[in-house]
Amino acid sequence: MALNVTQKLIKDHLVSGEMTPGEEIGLKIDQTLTQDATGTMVMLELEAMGLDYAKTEVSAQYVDHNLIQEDSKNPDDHLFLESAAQRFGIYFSRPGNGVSHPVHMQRLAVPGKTLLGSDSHTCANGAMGMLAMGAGGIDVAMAIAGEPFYVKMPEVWGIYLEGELPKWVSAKDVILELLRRHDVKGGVGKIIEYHGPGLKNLSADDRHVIANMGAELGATGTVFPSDDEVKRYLKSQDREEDWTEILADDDAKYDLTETINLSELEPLIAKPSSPGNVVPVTEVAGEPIYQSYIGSSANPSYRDFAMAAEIVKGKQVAHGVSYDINPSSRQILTDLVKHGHMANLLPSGARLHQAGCNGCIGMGQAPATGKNSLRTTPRNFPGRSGTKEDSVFLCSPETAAASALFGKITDPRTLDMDYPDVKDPDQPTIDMTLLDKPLLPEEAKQVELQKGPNIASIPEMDELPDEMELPVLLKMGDNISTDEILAGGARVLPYRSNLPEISKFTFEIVDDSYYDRAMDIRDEGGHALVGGYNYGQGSSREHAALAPRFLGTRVVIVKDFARIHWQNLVNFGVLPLTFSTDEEADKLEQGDVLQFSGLRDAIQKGEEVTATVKGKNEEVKLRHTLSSRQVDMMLKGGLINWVRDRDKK
Ligand code: MIC
Repeated sequence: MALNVTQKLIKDHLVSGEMTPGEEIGLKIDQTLTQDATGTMVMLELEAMGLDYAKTEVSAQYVDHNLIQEDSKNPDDHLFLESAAQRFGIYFSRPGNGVSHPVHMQRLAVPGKTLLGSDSHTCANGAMGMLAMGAGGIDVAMAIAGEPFYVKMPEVWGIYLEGELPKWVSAKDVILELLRRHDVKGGVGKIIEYHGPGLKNLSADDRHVIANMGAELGATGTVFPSDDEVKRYLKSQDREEDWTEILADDDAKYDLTETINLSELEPLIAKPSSPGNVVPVTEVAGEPIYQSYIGSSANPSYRDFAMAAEIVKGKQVAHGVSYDINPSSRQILTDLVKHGHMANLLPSGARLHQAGCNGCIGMGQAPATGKNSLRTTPRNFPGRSGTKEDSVFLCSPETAAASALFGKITDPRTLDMDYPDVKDPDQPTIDMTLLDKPLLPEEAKQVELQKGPNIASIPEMDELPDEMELPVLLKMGDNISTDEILAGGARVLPYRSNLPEISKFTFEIVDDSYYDRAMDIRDEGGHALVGGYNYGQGSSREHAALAPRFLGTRVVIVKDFARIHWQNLVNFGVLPLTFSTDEEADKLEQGDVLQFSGLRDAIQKGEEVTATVKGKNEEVKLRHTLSSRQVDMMLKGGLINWVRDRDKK
C-alpha cells in the first residue's frame, strides 16, 4: 500500500494498536527533548521511577527558559538538571546555548526517528522528516525509561504546497495562513504533512518555522519529508551521515487534503490575544507599536535575524520603539557576528538579549501596559508576555523589522528598498562548547543529584473515589490556554520544580480568588472545573494539570480538550469529562455542587457518566474517551501510582 511520510514513520515505530484514526496506538520513542521549565519535573519523575540510565538513542536536556538569575532558584535548578542529565545518561545543553528546538535540529535531530519532547513546540523538528511530538513531562520520563508513548492515531492532513513565496512574505506567513483558515483547534487529532512542488522553495529552517507553529493549530505533529534540502542542511551542520531519504510514495493518500499556493500569500499578522486571530497586515497597518521582538523557536534561524538586520541597516528604528533581538542559539549568534549582521543591528538601536526563549514565555522583555508589542514568537495568549494587560501581535521578521523602523505596524512590501538577498552561510559555525555529551553508564552511576532548597518532590496522589460531591469552582468559556491555567513569566517559572509554591499562581489570570477558595475545601474532597471548547490549548506544561490537582481538582468537564492537556490530566488522575451535548453545558453554573456515585464502576463499564446537580433536581450527561489502559490509571490516581503498582507485580 502506498504510504505518506507520517504513515511510514508511525508504521516503523508502532508497538501496539491499529493505525485507524482515533484508536490509541503505542509508539517506540528514539529521542527525547526536555527543557528546564518542564525538565525539573521530568528528572524528579525519573528519580521516583528509579531509572538507572536512559533507554533512548538520544535524550537531551536544554536550559532555555529560566535564564534570569535574580536569586538562587533558577541557578539551583540548572545545577539539579546538570546532575540529573549526568546521572541518567542525557545530553546537557548549558544555559546560554540556546532554545531547545533549533539546537536539537542543528546538533541531534535525525530523519526517520521519533522525538518526544516536554514542550508543545517539539513538533518543530518535524522539519527534519522526524515524527516529533510534544507531551507532558511524565510521558517523556516514561519514554526515557524505554516505555512506548501512547497517543490517539491521528488523521493525516496533507497540505499540498505549490508556487513560491513572493518577496517580503516568509515562512511565518505560511503557518499564519493555515491559522487564518482553521483557527487554534483546526489541527486537533491530526498530523499536518506538507508535500508538493512548493517544498523545494522552502529551506529546512523555513520548514522549522512552519512545523513549530503546528502546535498553535493543536496538531499532534507536523511532518515534512526528508529530501535533498534536509540533506543539504545536515551536510552544512557536518552531519551528512545522519541523513536518509524519506519521501511519500507517489500515490500516497491523505485523510484530509488542502492546497496552499505560496505565490498568493501576503504578509499576515495574528491580532491580540490568540494565534488564530489572523488578518492581513494591511488591515492593521498604522497602529502604533511600543515593541518589536525578533526570536524564539518560531523564528529561530540565521536567515530570520539576518533579514531583521538588513532591513534596518544604515537606519535607526523609530524613537521609543524597543527593538528586541533574542538570538535562538549561540551558533546563530556567532554567525550573525561573523557575517556583520550584529554590526548592522546594534547601530539601528536594537537591544541584544542572550540566546534563549526569554520574553516568548514572559521571561523578561514584558511590554508596557496596554501598548502594542509585535513579536515573531508563537503565542499571544492573554498575559503571556508577563504583562497582565498586554496587546501582542504575531508576525514575520520582515513585518516586525519594517514596523520597528516606523513605530507603527507596517506592511514590509511598502518599504522603499530592494528585498534583501539573505542566505544561510555555506559553512555555519558548529558549536559544541556548551553541549555536554552523556556520561558513560559506569561514570553516570557515581553522580549524586544536586537538589537545592527550591526542589520539592511530587506529593502522593490518592485513588479516584467512587462517591464525590464537588462544587464547581470555576465555569470558563472556550479556548482557555495553559497560560491562563498556570501562567509562565519571571514570577512563576522559577517555581516549576516546586509544586506547592507554583500552585499559588493557579488561574490567577482567570479569577484571583480561585486559590483561596480551592484551599478552603481541598481536604473536604476537592472541586470540579467547567469549561468550553479546546480547553487547555497551548503549552505541554504538566504543571497546568498538577497544580489544580494539588489544590483539589478531581474532575474537569468541558466541551472538548486540547490533546496534551487532556493527557496530562489523565496522567495525574484528574478525570477529564466532556458534555454529551452542548445543551448539557448550559445546565451548570459556577457554585453548583455535582454529585457522582458509582463513578469507578461507571468509567470502567462504558463511556457514559452521569452527575446530579445537588438541590436542583437535575442530571448532567457526561462522557469520557479514556482507553482501558487509561481507565486503569485513573482508578489508581494517575500514572505514577499505576507504574509503581505494575512494577510491584
Ligand atoms: C510555550 O510556548 O508555552 C512553551 C514554553 O514552549 C511551553 C513549555 C512550558 O510551558 O514550559 C510549551 O509549549 O510546552
